[in-house]
Amino acid sequence: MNTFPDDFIWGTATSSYQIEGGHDKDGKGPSIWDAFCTIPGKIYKGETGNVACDHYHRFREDIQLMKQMGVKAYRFSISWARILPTGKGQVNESGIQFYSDVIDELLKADIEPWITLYHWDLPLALQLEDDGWLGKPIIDYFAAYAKICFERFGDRCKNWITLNESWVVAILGYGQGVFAPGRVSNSEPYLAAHHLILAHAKAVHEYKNNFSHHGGQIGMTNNCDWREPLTDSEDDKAAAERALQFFVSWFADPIYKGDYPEVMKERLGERLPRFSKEEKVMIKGTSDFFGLNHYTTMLAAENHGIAKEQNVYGNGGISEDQNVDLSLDPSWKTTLMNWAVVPWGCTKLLHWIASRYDNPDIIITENGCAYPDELTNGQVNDRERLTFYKTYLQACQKAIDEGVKLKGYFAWSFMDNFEWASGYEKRFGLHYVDFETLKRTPKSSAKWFAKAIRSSSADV
Ligand code: PNW
Repeated sequence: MNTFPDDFIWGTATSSYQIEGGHDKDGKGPSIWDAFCTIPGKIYKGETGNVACDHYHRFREDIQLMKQMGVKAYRFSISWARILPTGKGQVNESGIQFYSDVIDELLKADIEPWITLYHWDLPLALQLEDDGWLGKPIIDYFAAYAKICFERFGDRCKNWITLNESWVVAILGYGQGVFAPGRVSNSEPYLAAHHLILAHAKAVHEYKNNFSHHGGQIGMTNNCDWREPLTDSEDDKAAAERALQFFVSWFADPIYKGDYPEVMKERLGERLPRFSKEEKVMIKGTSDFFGLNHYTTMLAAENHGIAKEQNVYGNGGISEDQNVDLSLDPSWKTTLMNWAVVPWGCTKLLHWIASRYDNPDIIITENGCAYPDELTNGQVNDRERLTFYKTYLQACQKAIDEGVKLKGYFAWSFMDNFEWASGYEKRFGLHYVDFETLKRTPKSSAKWFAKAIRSSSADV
């Protein structure tokens, strides 16, 4: 049986808006997701995160369930508007208390907290007053908010992630308009991304300059799927490479190499903002690990005509900018998100990252799948999810054996939750949540994952 390294970080993950509820409790301010969910037609069945899993009131019970699974780490995010109801200024002490209690409860259960500072729920005030990620002021506001979190939680939390999936914020929030704040544009995504990267870097410097005595680590999490060339042609290989660069190098190149990829500069011209010399220096080297959220694989081909609007799988980016046609191999199985299950794509992506970025420590901060789970006689027999985890973890193990420095793996998600524009229909959890009674039930995949952790192997 192949085993993972002894110090491998086994975890599960969630995010504030998706699980907490308590949307207006104890002084919390509204976020852009609170507002976005009130717009008719934006969210499947008009659902909201107002109550979600009610983790705000049930976190002790949830942490007990994590303890029973034997997870070593738990990744969660802080709701900025719970800490700073208007995004800046006065701190809301009840918000501090909530996360402080969560951290203490985790430590009591021997679980390491991994905090994400921004998982998309921007304080609404910052959107209305300063155009959210489109304005420069957000860089300072984010760093100031981060500083408060380091001050209040940094003595007990040693693992920090600044931003979750800037690609989604930029493309789905400011390009396709399907996520908050719902803007549609072919230039705003690049401006929003520019400010996201600068805000990340500033927060990291804040941490490194003033909190190094905490001895923690800090980095950024990006999402990236694998892009497999449709054919062996040079054109298709170049298209797949280009698609990966537009996806993850957009954010990772500034951090690991000091600037945006050439191919983006060439193709985007004026729409891609430029970093000053000082900014490039400030950004370079601001990640202690490569945080990766990975879900799926698509085939990539050079587009020989006018870029088609056919990238309907949700993750094509702004397709005309890349000039890449994306498709699925009909033989691939897909999940409820219509995302293909291709474990070897995970191995290939890990190698691609290792080779492009000089073999950094990589942490898979999310991997998982949605299936139409049902509770029958008190059981959820999610065999497909179990197979998904087994085969993706085996794919991770293979990459490690081949020299990739993959240090940890967080299953998305600890429990079913509010899946953004898809509402509650898409269940990603290891635990089934009955959204009427809010009762949690471990699925068979949760039991399997617990076994894998105990034996430190995916071959169980
Ligand atoms: C990630 N796409 O979202 C998020 O980090 C989680 O909050 C979310 O629940 C999870 O993955 C499952 O969706 C994504 O269209 C949303 O490519 C959309 C895409 C990718 C990731």
